[in-house]
Amino acid sequence: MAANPIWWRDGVVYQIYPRSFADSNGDGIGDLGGVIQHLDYLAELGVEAIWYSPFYPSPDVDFGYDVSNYTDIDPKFGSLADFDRLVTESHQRGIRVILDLVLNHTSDQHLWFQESRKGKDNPYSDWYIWRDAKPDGSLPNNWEAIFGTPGWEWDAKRDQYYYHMFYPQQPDLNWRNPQVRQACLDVVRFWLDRGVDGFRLDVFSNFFKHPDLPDNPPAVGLRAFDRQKHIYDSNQPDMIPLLRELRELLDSYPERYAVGETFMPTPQSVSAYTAPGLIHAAFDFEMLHCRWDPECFQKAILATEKAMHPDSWPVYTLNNHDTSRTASRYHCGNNDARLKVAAALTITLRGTPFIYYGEEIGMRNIHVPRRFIQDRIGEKYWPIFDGRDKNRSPMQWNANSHAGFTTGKPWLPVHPDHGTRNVEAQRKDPQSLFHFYRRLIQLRKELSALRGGLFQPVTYEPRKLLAYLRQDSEQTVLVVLNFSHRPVRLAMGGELRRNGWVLALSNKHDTLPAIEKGGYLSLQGDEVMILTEKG
Ligand code: TEU
Ligand code: CA
Repeated sequence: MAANPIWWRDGVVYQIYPRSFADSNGDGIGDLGGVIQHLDYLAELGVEAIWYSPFYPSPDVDFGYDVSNYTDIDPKFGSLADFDRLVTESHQRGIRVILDLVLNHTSDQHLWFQESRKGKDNPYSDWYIWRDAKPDGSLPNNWEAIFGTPGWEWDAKRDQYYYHMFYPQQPDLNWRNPQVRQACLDVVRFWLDRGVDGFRLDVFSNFFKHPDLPDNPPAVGLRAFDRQKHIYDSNQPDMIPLLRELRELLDSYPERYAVGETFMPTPQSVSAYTAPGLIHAAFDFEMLHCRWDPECFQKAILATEKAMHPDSWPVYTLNNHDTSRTASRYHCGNNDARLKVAAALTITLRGTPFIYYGEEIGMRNIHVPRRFIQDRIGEKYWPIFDGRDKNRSPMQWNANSHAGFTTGKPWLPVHPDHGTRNVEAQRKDPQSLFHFYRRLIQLRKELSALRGGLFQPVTYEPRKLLAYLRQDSEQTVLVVLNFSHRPVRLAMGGELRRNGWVLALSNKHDTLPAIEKGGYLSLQGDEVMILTEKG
């Protein structure tokens, strides 16, 4: 008997960056109305849930990750009524809704901070991390912010410094204040009551800082931020009881889910945060740092498999709104062959696959000249790092001007390849990346072993081949991925020869090629083969 279905374990999660998905009113910025118009497309793709990057009111210093009100929708995205419609229409299509909760910091425009900075006797005075300057006038400690400034910003009104891990306009909340804790858990409850199915927790492992705020010890690194070990400004033990409390709150509603964005994660820290009774999952991003080599992916997968508690469930992803598009990272030119291998890898592992919008049609990074950069860290770190605009370009719906994303002027340029690379064209082409994604997602729905089964490495050949089994009590699935453009062979020895195999999916063959003399299975260049045991 296959285990009971669990949506967040079995299905594929699709990440939407709302600014860039679809614009319904011509102002050049994607919105909730635009998403609703395309829910049928997402149902066709077969995704189980959608994670939305933030659409709360925000002054957009960090494009939504600086929230000025946790319980409303920014008018540029729509209204709470639009949101309710989005939830209803999603649920009608069997699609769950995951919200991004940014609770490490608020915007400096949030009412809590506006009050807090008024003075030490304000009711919100202790909601943020305020400290006096040292007697010699210097900063309270040596902490650095990751977005290129010291971690402390002087506030003349309050005559004190406040701490921020990101932009100065993103002051960190003081999670040691029970009122903050209560207010944030109330935010969670607010959205649960509105029918939200789950949350992605932005940099949750940073909520608590060491209570004494000691200096971080030095480290070797490029940026000031990297030249210290972040042992006092993140990963404090206080997070564990908070996650337990959050989990209890989630469990008081049916089938709710939380996936954490671990800051500077290791498989070990991810495993600690996802132990039974804590959150369901957390990103470890191991695969994001892999070069195009099976050896690297195999190592990343095994590190995750090894670190995770047996009852915990990994998540796997190759992208998000902070990182390069897969096609650009792996220098695919205009060729999508490799992207099919990447898709098969993410969708057939023992974990929840997260797919960033546009990956299913192979969107590439856009080029943003320096003077047009919108992402402020891109300005700050240019030319070492040109920011995240490149992987946030408008979704390519069709070959029309602005790719069918907007009738107005898009907030970021659409990729010039949208004339040929777009949803409409790929829908018509049965060999397209889009249809390959769709078939993979469908296969995951059909084969229980691909959903809940064990991961069993078979073999890998550096730069060439990766093969693994997925197994449950009902079936065995063999996944073989050719990472090279040339043919490769997999020795089908021992266990693999046990029974016959049936071809479930391939991008190059319609039927299973004969196993050659000596027991070799031959794959063409860039081939994905997914085989099931003959029943
Ligand atoms: O990201 C945290 C994080 O690790 C990033 O800041 C990363 O270092 C950066 O993107 C460099 O490429 C989360 C969100 O995903 C990100 O979009 C936000 O900017 C950040 O938190 C602050 O909320
Ligand atoms: Ca709009």
